[in-house]
Amino acid sequence: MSHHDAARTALRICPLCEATCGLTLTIEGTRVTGARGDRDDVFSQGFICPKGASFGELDADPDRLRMPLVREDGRLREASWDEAFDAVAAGLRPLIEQYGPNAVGVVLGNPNVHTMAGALYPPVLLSTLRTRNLFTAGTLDQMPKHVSSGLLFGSPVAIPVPDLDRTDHLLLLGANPLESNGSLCTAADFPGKLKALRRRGGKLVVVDPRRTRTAKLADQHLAIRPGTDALLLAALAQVLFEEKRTEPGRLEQHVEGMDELREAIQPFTPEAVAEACDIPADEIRTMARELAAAPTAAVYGRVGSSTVEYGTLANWLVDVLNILTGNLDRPGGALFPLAATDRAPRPAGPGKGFALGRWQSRVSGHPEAKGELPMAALAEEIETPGEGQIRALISLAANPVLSAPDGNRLDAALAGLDFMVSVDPYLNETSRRAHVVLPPPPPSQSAHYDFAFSAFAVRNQVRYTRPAVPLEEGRLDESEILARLILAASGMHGAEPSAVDAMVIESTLAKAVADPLSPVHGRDAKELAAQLTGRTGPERRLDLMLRLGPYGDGFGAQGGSTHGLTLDRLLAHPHGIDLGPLEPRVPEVLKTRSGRIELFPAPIAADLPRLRRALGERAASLVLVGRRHLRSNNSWLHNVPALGGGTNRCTLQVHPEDAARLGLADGATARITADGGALDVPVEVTDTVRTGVVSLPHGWGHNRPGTRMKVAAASPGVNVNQLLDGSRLDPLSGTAVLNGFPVEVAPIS
Ligand SMILES: Nc1nc2c(c(=O)[nH]1)N[C@H]1C(S)=C(S)[C@@H](COP(=O)(O)OP(=O)(O)OC[C@H]3O[C@@H](n4cnc5c(=O)[nH]c(N)nc54)[C@H](O)[C@@H]3O)O[C@H]1N2
Ligand SMILES: Nc1nc2c(c(=O)[nH]1)N[C@H]1C(S)=C(S)[C@@H](COP(=O)(O)OP(=O)(O)OC[C@H]3O[C@@H](n4cnc5c(=O)[nH]c(N)nc54)[C@H](O)[C@@H]3O)O[C@H]1N2
Ligand code: SF4
Ligand SMILES: [Mo]
Repeated sequence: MSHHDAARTALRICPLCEATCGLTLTIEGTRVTGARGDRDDVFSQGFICPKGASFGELDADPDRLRMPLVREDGRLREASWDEAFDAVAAGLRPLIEQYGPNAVGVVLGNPNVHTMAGALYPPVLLSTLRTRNLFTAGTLDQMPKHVSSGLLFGSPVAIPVPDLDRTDHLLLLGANPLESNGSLCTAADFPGKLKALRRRGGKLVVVDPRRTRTAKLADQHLAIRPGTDALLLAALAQVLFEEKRTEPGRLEQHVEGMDELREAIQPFTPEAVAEACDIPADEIRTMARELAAAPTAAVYGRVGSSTVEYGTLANWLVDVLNILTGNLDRPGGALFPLAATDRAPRPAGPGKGFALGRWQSRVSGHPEAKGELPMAALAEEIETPGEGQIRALISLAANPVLSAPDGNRLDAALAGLDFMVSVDPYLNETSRRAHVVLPPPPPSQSAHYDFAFSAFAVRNQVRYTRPAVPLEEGRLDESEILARLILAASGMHGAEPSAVDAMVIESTLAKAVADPLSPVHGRDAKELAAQLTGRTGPERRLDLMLRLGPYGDGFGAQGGSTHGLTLDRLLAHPHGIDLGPLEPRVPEVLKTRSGRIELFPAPIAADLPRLRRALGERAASLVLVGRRHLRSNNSWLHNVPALGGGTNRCTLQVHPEDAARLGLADGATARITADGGALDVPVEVTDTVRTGVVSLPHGWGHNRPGTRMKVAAASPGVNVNQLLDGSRLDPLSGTAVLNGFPVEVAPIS
């Protein structure tokens, strides 16, 4: 390209973490040569982090696949899109026809929540396939929150988020937003919001076995023993009851189960939990009193209190505390967002409720949660012969060989599949096992709308960015890839991909016009479909969701909201539209059978004795926790040179006292051993981890043959999940215990 080409700019919402910052990209020709924060973005107001700033490099990574790969005689070769989809249809259909729908497993990875295609097509794929073998990154992450919300509020996606901009007191457990930029709490500049909280006289309390950058910013840091958050939270609730500090306020009339809860929580006194948590009882009492006394407060827990032994109980207790202190659903507390593509609010009343364990996994009998089986059980479901065995796998934006327990076993299981297709930009540890790899275009060439994170954002707002550069010759948009995959899997191979969007639009409108509560009740569905605007299927579907949503124009109906939102209106606001601060939504948000908040649901009651037994157990002398690094993202950003090196390395952090006790020197190699195996890792001696705890990050282990990620392979690190055998799960949610499991560490001579 000649340097006479004038640079231009384009807006793009960043897909690299949950903060969803608006970026201004500099574009020369078709290449992104720079990225800065968009100051006019209604949500992020110019914030950017080093990952967003590297958007151009990540986008132009030469190792990104440009063409599909198809396996022939055991080897992957480049192929045309038509050849690739022929291979998908030929690989999947006979298996489905012979063995039924459960013969196909589906794996959904994290980036699906960061793309439009990942939000719009997997639900269609699943409803056409009708397989029970669904596995997602959720059971390595936030499934305990879904289960807790399902039980408490009747909807697994009704997740209250801390009102960061207005709260007076934030009790934050197992989260490190200064590195992660926040999770299930979408807020651009999370660090800035924490600083602002302190500046306005509020208090930040951080509970984390490591003295993280977030902990350093806090008024108080409690270096809890890993895995014991549920005990600490139960003790806080116990103190509130014992000292008569519960004050649910206006929630009182919407809550049931208060007496049963009080009774059940009785044994968890601060004195009873102090030793297990390694936090003095009087400190726990003070914490509870301060939480109750704060004008407004929010309790917020994330990965470190979720991917643990008592993950669902901990997540439940987080919201129990918000309820007991009257902070749930009030400004400054924890509120339910209302996103532009959410369903428009309905009159309050009893709902369908939330059921757990409607079916079980075939081999180990794990209960389903939210229609999913534990990712940790994927390997055995592939390996074990018999009816319902997974013979083919559809993997969308997932790298479970690194992200799930015992990657070696899963890797071997994948190699034994009759057929596997991966939709992934890279040939990596997982996609290398596929028979067909379908690469999506880089993010600059994709439109972006945050269907998932808008529903967890600390402020209601709506933003959409069209592709910053045109689709490169020979590429398919990810939405078209997924639409064609759906057609190939469902026996409609060769049909126009736009048929998938048309089908969804038709069925959505058919339901809406038949629904007496819809603003379009009684209207002509065809006429409404004809009114949709947008250049692409996904845009028309977005237009439909916006117009039927809580801020929509309702297709001009009386019932339409004053915002009158449509895709056209949104396009006229390239920096987004602010929809205001979060507002109370109880009772309308509740979908329980009782129509109330079910404070002490039966599955929780049944699991509580397990927590009680933990009071008497002796703690392991050494346990492992993970950590995240600002310039990384799970398993797939290690191929960008600008984001590697420095402190973003795969080292085992060990406290100096433990290092001395175990004979470990900084920089030396240690052997770490646990249930699933052993790893040799470089030691980093640091007092940022507490004693009795070592820390190793996940997403590393890029040393398998047959991958195509040169930079990552040059500093491969080790896969921490190889220490696990997949047997440690939070029983209610099927979530893998990735934090707080026992390990042994010894020097290697
Ligand atoms: N020990 C330990 N393990 C963990 C965790 C931990 O804290 N500790 N964290 C867990 C958590 S929270 C999560 S969410 C999981 C994540 O687990 P996964 O979702 O399995 O892994 P990711 O590394 O996020 O990457 C998923 C894949 O998406 C691909 N990808 C990137 N962009 C796109 C795109 O635009 N389209 C498509 N189709 N593919 C794309 C990447 O190349 C990669 O192969 O890991 C979990 N594993
Ligand atoms: N830079 C960067 N950003 C990311 C990601 C990334 O990999 N890198 N991943 C994205 C994803 S998929 C997610 S889900 C989010 C996660 O976002 P966060 O939930 O903020 O995740 P982490 O940074 O892993 O923070 C978890 C913390 O829990 C602590 N911890 C471990 N065990 C325990 C325990 O038993 N109790 C308590 N109280 N704390 C414990 C760990 O020391 C760690 O500091 O981040 C997202 N953003
Ligand atoms: S904070 Fe997250 S969304 Fe914002 S620029 Fe960084 S990676 Fe992108
Ligand atoms: Mo995650």
